[in-house]
Amino acid sequence: MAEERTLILLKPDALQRGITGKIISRIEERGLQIVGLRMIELDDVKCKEHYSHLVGKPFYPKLVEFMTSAPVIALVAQGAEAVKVVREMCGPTNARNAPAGTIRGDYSLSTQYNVIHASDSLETAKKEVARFFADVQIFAWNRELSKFTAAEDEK
Ligand code: IDP
Ligand code: MG
Repeated sequence: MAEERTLILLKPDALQRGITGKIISRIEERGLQIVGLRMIELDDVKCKEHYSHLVGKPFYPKLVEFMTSAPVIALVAQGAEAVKVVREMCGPTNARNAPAGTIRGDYSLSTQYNVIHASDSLETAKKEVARFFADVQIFAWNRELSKFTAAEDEK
């Protein structure tokens, strides 16, 4: 096990619906440490980079329209096995299949407007963090609470 960093985007629907604070609270309350946070407007180029695996899909143009319709809030969250932990907090892509208690399961009824993005592997997370954050925008701050979020040998 290891401390990992993962990339989270709160999508335009989360901003439009005024639930970004609630989602950030859930991330903090889980014990994850926020080491980066910015508001960003995506453009076509950034979408293509970020969603390169979906470029040929019929819904891709609508996805770009959605993701560029308002800013997103990007976060880097750090913690023990953060990549897996945050993915599981999000729930599956189609929010109608997401269990209650997950972020998508509690806040969305949509596959496209599913409020949150999270990196799907450690390798992806490294690329995605670098896509949205320069090194100087990430803060390796000493969080006193980290002593209690997981035992030393779990980090
Ligand atoms: P993920 O966000 O759960 O990792 P991906 O398959 O990587 O899911 O898809 C990225 C995003 O593209 C989804 O979160 C969702 O917003 C959108 N998306 C994926 N599949 C569909 C679809 O079938 N219809 C509409 N939008 C979709
Ligand atoms: Mg994905």
